Amino acid sequence: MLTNEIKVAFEAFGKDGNIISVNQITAGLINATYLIETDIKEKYILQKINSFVFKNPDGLMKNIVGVTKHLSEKIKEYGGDYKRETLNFQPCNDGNYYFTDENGGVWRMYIYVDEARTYNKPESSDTFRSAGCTFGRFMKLLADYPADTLFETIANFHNTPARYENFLKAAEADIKGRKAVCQDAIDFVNARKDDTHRLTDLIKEGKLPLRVTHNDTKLNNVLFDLATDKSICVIDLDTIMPGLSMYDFGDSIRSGANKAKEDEDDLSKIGIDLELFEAYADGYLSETADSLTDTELENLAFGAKLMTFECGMRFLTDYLEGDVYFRTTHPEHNIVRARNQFKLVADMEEHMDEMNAIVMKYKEKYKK
Ligand code: GN1
Ligand code: MG
Repeated sequence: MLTNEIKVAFEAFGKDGNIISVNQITAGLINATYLIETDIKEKYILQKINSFVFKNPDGLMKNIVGVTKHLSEKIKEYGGDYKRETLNFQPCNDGNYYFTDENGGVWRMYIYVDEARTYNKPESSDTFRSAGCTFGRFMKLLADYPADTLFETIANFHNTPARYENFLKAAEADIKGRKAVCQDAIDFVNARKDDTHRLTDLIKEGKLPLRVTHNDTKLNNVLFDLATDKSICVIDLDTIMPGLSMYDFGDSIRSGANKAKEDEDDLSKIGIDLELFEAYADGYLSETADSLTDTELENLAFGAKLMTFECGMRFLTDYLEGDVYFRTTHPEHNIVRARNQFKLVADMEEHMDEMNAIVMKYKEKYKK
């Protein structure tokens, strides 16, 4: 499926070799991603940035290039392989790290990390523990990155009270006439209004530190080495911004410790897998326990619930607004996802004490 726009965009990056195959990768819900193979064996990921979601591609790419260069330096310092442990973005012929095509489409390209894979669901606790290590290390390696130079690529991304306001507006406007069929989900959200501001209140009170976080730590945003099955590289860097450790820990749990996949419609299959929760907490805290404050540790499990709730609320908002944000494959996709996430929230509420106890267990193990 080599289209003319892909060919033109690829050529803007001035690489040797001709394209011999193009495969679209559809796991992500936002950008359009293509694996490009050339006749000189080089492989690249060429991505068209979703400009409805990302309004400032210049700021976005400055963030990503700055962060990945910083990561490369750190990886070299500890003797790692920067070609596999971080993404390496390629400049265009004009020196910019993105290309704007004649229709205003914005493209970027990085070297494909070969012999690696992603998981939509962990196949074992070891897989998920390893992801926890990698996301934890990511935050650790960026601890000395100048956070004030980062652009806010999506305003209020994890500002849950602001997300709640957007949801209320979408339900009020009800432009697609879908409100009546999702009243159960609307009620679920409204019943948890007070949860929305717990973390933002702690930020305002100066009780939680802002860190450089990834903010979209879905399990399929980390690559695993095919040979070792260890996670090696964090990808999908568009939402790197100052944030809370709870956002990164929480979104991983939301996406990876659900007993079912994110769009499973059989609610009886959905719930928090505590074994996976424990494995991730083990991996994540082995890298971060020393740097996290007690208030952060006390809120990690709540963060998992909040990120799940927020994501469900975003799916529901998108459903009410007519599926303008997330990639969907059928008209009910977003409401299925929303109900799925809310079932997971309800199950986490049942198991919150156990989740907190697990976090404390690994705090004891790793905090010096
Ligand atoms: C999107 O791009 P992707 O698929 O990794 C979304 C996340 C959601 C996730 C839900 C920029 O992530 O916030 O949690 O879908 N990314 C953006 O699957 O909105
Ligand atoms: Mg992704």
